[in-house]
Amino acid sequence: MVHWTAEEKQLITSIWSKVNVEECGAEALARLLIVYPWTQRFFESFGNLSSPTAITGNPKVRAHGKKVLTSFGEAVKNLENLKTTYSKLSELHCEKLHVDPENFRLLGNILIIVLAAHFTKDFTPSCQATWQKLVGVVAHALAHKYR
Ligand code: HNI
Repeated sequence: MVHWTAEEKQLITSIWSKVNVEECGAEALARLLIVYPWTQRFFESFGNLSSPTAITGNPKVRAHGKKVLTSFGEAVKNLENLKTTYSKLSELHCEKLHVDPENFRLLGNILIIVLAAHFTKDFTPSCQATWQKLVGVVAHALAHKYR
């Protein structure tokens, strides 16, 4: 089981309490689709993804980014219990959506870049290391039900 120190928990909640899930979620998903264009294939139903401008302004991308980051917030609330928290979502991404779990890692790394840009002063090396651990554990939990 993953252990979280009191300091790590504090570094996670102190950043998370300031995160605007709508803004940061939209930004993270848009950046994923721009920087790793092959991830666009999961979102063909979202309409125009033909350029960075189209992706950033696409309302479906924005709404879905918010949904994903809101769901990421469940991890922050359930640090001790991530596998159970994401068990249904893991099944969904595997069985229905067929999302390669490598993409969870890509999105996690992009999320760190977005947070570091928004919270430059607070994003100390130990904060960055803690968030790196968190996005890794979330990716692992989301991949847990893959067969
Ligand atoms: Ni993901 C749907 C959470 C990463 C592709 N995803 C969801 C939903 C949640 C969610 C919540 C909505 C489920 C429902 O409708 O019941 N996704 C998360 C989380 C992460 C994540 C917490 C990582 C932190 N998803 C990814 C990644 C991809 C991805 C990296 C692909 C690159 N997700 C999808 C797709 C859907 C989806 C595709 C369905 C979208 C739709 O509405 O058609």
